[in-house]
Amino acid sequence: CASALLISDLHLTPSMPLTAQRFFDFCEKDAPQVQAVFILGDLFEYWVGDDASLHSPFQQEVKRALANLSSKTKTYYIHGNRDFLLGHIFLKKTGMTLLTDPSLVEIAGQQYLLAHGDALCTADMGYQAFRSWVRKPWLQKLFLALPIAWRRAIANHLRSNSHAQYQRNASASYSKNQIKTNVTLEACAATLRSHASDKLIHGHTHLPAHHQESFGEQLWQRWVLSDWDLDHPEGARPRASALLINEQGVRSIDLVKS
Ligand code: OKV
Ligand code: MN
Repeated sequence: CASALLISDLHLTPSMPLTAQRFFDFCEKDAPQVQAVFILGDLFEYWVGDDASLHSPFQQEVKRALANLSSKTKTYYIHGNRDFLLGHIFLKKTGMTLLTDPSLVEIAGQQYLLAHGDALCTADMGYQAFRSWVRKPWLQKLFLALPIAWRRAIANHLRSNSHAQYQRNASASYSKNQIKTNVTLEACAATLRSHASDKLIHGHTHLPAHHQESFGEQLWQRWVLSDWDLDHPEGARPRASALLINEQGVRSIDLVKS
């Protein structure tokens, strides 16, 4: 395609109404100006099954916004570490196309490797162990066969545990935590090499930037998407942005005041 917008890490929940509203406006006003939209994971804060989303008026509202968006602009989805259970039923209803993580795509004549980013955080062994369990197809089948209320209870339990762990890590050592929860050069190098690519775009780390990097002889560029948060501005700045790719290259678009 000739132009595209890329977003990730909106972490939408009913408790973030301003962030959700900016996403609805993005679908109606920003996205129809390009040929394709790529959502690189964690659009939702949690996802416990497409069937459970039928009981959430909020998730249904997001579904309608996505269906409306994809009727105007081709929309692609890559699973995040939170919404990896988003399934074929929801994808079909929204008209989105699922891409594997990572995927090599051509935008405005250039090849970009798109990923969520969590699989690249190889120094965080605790997270990678959690990931390899919850990504096992047999465990996912078992989880999805549980009553919706049980799945919600398990999800809430895991989420409150992970929040407590994050608080501990962050207070123990900020810099150590930063290093552990960032992507590693080794993982980026290996992933780019296996796809014969030198341009990587991902989200997940909430550390938006454009990097020129190298590992041995290998050189590449890496763009990191920002998370969105317009609801908790105490201390942190309100954030919402996208990457726009066209003939001119890649640039960040601030969606907070536009
Ligand atoms: C997603 C994360 C909660 C991180 C559970 C099998 C198992 C899937 C699941 C339950 C949790 C997703 C689906 C959620 C990501 C958390 C907490 C930390 C670091 C099972 C398959 F094991 F219970 F059988 N889950 N949800 N976390 O609430 O969206 O990524 S979630
Ligand atoms: Mn993530």
